[in-house]
Amino acid sequence: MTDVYKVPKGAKKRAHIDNDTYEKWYQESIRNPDKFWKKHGKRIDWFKPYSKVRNASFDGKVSIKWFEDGQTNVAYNCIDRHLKKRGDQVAIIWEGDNPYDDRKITYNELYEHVCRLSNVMKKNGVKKGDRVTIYMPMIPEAAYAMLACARIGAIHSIVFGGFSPDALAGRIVDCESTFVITADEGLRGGRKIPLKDNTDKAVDIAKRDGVIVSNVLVVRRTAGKVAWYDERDIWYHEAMAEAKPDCPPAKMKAEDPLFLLYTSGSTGKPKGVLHTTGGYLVYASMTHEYVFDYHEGDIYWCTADVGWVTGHSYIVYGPLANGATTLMFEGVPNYPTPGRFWEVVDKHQVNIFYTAPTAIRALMGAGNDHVTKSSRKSLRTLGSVGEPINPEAWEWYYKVVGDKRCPIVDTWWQTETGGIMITPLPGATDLKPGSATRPFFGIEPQLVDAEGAVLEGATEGNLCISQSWPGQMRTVYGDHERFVQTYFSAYKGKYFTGDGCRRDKDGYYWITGRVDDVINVSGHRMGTAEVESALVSHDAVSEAAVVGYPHDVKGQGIYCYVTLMEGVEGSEELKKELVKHVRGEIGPIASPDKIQFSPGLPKTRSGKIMRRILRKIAEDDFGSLGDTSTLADPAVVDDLIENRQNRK
Ligand code: 6R9
Repeated sequence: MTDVYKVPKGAKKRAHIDNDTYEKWYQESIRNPDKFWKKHGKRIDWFKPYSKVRNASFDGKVSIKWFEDGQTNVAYNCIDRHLKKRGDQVAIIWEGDNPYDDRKITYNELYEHVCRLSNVMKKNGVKKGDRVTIYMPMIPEAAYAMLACARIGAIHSIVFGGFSPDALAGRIVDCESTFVITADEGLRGGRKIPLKDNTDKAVDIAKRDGVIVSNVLVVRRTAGKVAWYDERDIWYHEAMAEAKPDCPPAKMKAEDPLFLLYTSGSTGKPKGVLHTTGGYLVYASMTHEYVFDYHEGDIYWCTADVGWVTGHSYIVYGPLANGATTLMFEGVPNYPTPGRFWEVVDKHQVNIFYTAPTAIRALMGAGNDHVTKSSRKSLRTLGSVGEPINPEAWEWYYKVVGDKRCPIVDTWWQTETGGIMITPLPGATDLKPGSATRPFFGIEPQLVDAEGAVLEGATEGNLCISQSWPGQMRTVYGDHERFVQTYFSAYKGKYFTGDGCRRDKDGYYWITGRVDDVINVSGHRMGTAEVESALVSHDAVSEAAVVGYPHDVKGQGIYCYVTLMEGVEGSEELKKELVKHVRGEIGPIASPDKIQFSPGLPKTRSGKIMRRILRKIAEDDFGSLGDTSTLADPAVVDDLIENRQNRK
């Protein structure tokens, strides 16, 4: 394996940013952030220009404001401002689950759809600041819904279509959302997902918990049969046909909320990560342009789902703010065949392609033929996001998919950061497989030890960011104290990411994974506590402890240690039932991979579960369990080892 891949000549010549420019801009952005961002804040249009740039403190109560006296509108920036120059250019290419199903939507058409939908929402009482829940498949209407919210100043909260009715209800209740947009059914890999049915169930659960959803707007996607409640449900196509095709964009303050997105942490229920208007859009659009080296006319494809932050920033807001053509894919990588991605690349002549390591590993396993029978000549930049990419998968992506022509941008960031934070730039950065390389403009990473001491040079530690950037989350919805506690209490005056990281002698960053109880399963972020509470909500379960373990395709798999109630016998049947139960509570993305019935869990005398030991056993690496002297009952460990479920 090669250690370093130099910037390809072609990439250097074409790129917006070469290495000298990177160095120069980066230094400027750190030395004088106000000056730097004052200039780059102007990349979006403002109704009222800002005079203040940055007003942020990571101490005490923590307050983060960018461009605070400016006024703008995100939908205006993503649509209206492009109409004169590129009204007839395609804004969204939609590629359906079925390879014969596609659609192209121009900026003019996007304008009309979004305006009509804005009027539909207004007519049904949605106002500035209201929370609108979006539970949709990957269809253009999902993007219209986001942009229509942005246009009228409503705050959207997208819930990934793979979440269960319970999970959807929890999110509706947390932000007291009374308007839901969904579809009759979703379609992925030929399988139908009962979105309306799930929504009906969620609305009932929410009602029980005191939140009454007044309207459910339903897009007809498959025309499958759904239950209908006249007093509440509205067909999208009927309402849209009656709505007016123009709607003025609301004047939004830079710090008005744009969206909420629920994400998992190490404790408690998922938190509503809140992003605001001005800074977020500046950061999403700027990173989209420079990280992918986006040029006018490029066809850009990010394979994420709009239910995750990657879909927000890099399918919808970043690309559309830049006037790009963004491809939205309804399906899955291996349907109808594992060649699907590359067929779509050729079909739409995709130039920039952004996906997740889990997809790369799965396709790598399906064999090179599926790739090599496509041309892929249009490809120029490849991207990776969601979890660390192992060097083998990186090399395959680079050599087989990219024919050694295309730089890979391994982009590290989080729901909380709003946009890409550590990443190569295609024309500037020599690449090392497995490294996210260097910080983006304005980002100052610090590695700290457990006591909070800042480590210098080549080292390894916990990854913090020492100063604010425009795309940063502003609070946890409805719980600012939790925001401060979660991100700013471990290391004073710094944002703590929850990730571990190594820095090498060249100053390159290598993310080593989460250092908290968050696991990353196929790029889906999950709290082990969430899976545990789903397990113990089953009648047969008395206690559960969940850890991640290395998984060839998913990155991490879900390993569950389950202690059953007195008198209950463990069986293969019961395992199946527990898997089904967890899927029902959280959603199919949280399916346990391994369940081990364990009469006891390794606990300290004060009753704390020693997860370190459980992780080791799940990894089938029990030779070095470390210090077990604090265990209340060391015999428990022998039983766990004997009955381990992941034998290599
Ligand atoms: C964008 C997104 C965030 C967590 C993050 C980290 C992991 C994301 C990564 C990466 C290594 C990368 N992560 N990108 N780890 N290299 N390029 O994925 O947001 O769903 O909030 O997950 O994902 O552990 O802390 P989110």
